[in-house]
Amino acid sequence: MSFKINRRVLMGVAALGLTTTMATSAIAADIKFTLATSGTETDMRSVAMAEVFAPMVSSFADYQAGYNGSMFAQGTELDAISRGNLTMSIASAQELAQFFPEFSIFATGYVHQDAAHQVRVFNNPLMDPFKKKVEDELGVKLLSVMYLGRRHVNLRFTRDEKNIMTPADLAGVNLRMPGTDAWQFLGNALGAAATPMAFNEVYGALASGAVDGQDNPLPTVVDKKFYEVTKQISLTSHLVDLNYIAFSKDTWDSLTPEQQMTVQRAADAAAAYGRLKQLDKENNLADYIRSQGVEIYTPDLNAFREHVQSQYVGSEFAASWPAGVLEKINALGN
Ligand code: KDO
Repeated sequence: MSFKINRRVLMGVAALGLTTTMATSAIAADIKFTLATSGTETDMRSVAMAEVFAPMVSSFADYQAGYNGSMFAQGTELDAISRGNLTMSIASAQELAQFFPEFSIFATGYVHQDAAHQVRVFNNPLMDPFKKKVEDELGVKLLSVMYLGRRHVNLRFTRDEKNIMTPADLAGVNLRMPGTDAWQFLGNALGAAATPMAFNEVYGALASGAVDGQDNPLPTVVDKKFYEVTKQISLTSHLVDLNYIAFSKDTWDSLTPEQQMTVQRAADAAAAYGRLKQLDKENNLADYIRSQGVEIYTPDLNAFREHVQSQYVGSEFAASWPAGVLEKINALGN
């Protein structure tokens, strides 16, 4: 049996298709991905999520970000995701270590060597048990690894008053570190007296003298204008720091396979974009920071590396590391 498809029928089919598309788009608006970060809107990781991730998922999901801890306070984001109150965060290994101590291996001083090493580790099968545990027990899926940068000791007093060349030079220095145990341990392992404080309180604390210093990568020093309230940076490079794009497992499971693939690709693209941009900033900001009156110099890196690593040997953190993982991480290095 054959039948002629006339113009009227074609117009009807086209209208139906348009209606379906509009309906799908309308349904798409029902899916909203919320991201909470203590970072600023201009931080490269925030920019990567807004300018790369969001457009790639926009055909089926809206994107809404809360910056500067405005949506959820720093350190509470993973719990919010787990409770179904948030879709995404730019999580740290230190925050995950609060739930799963073994994550402290990725937050240990002088372990990750550079951005590429971070990617090799995150994509290596050694990560599978870590990722599975976070999904099964916290309801969070770690999509990609983001590069935050090399953390250095940044103090509010000049080098002439006190050279920070070895860990002994940090004795008695009140160094602000983020609030979790792994961060506090690292600050003390550097030789300082670590003080817990939320990221968005750091500038004021440096300005008032409530703390003597902080530790963040050069791009953060510029992004948060820490150079306005500090006088020196000792390039300790004590942690090549990373974050994970953390995503709600429940939301993930509600997506179609095609949508899941798009979300994964969008996260990988955003992480890659942010990594390149952050590396470029990191390699080109020292002179600008110096122009703002901040001394930048290289300390005795061997002294810092040996001292910090010695503090982890026999520590509660090292005791939580699965056998053989540190060796695998080191083998993936340069
Ligand atoms: C910070 O509080 O110093 C820190 O750099 C810690 C990181 O893990 C991460 O939370 C970061 O803040 C925020 O993303 C803001 O840059």
